[in-house]
Amino acid sequence: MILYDKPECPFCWKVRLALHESGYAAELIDSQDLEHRSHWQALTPKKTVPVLVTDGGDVIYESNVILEYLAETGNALLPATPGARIQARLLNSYSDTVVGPALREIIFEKRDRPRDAWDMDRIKAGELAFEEALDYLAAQLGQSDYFATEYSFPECALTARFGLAEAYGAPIPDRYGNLQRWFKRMKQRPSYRATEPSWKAT
Ligand SMILES: N[C@@H](CCC(=O)N[C@@H](CS)C(=O)NCC(=O)O)C(=O)O
Repeated sequence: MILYDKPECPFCWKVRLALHESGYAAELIDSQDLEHRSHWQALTPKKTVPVLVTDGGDVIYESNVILEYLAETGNALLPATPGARIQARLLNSYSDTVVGPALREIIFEKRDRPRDAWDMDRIKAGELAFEEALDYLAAQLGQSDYFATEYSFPECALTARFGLAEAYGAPIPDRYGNLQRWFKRMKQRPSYRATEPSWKAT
């Protein structure tokens, strides 16, 4: 399989984790290399990465559709029971639509401007929104090892988000002990070391 990738993209990192946890090997191609750009952009009407080209030649360009494909064809990533599957999908969506936009305010501001030009109000708003999301996620996790009975979509999605948050100076605050312990366990998995970006930009 081939994955058109961007190391610091949270959707790509989620997919890299999902591939690794499913036991798939994929050739990673950096989508930002000019020599590859027109090729992968021709594969997707959205012009976004990740884009996965399967062994059978199928092209999948939405990270969540890629995750569904990996769950269907492998034997990891979704729990056994319908209720837990719903929880896995809902929290994956929550990561994309709530956690992601909160962190974007912090990460884009810090990544795109020199430190002395940072808009601290924007960063603070991002931090507050991130913490609101953490309140919800801490309640969802409780004292469980995983968000939905076993390693599944939210582990991939939130590991990537928390990894980016930490790299950009927004680690999980100490009052979220259960989330901190969960993230520590995720970082100890071989998939984390195998997929973590090299943080060129930070
Ligand atoms: N809903 C899409 C979002 C993907 C997305 O927004 N990717 C961004 C990078 S994080 C992108 O490809 N931007 C265009 C580019 O980098 O050329 C998915 O889940 O795959």
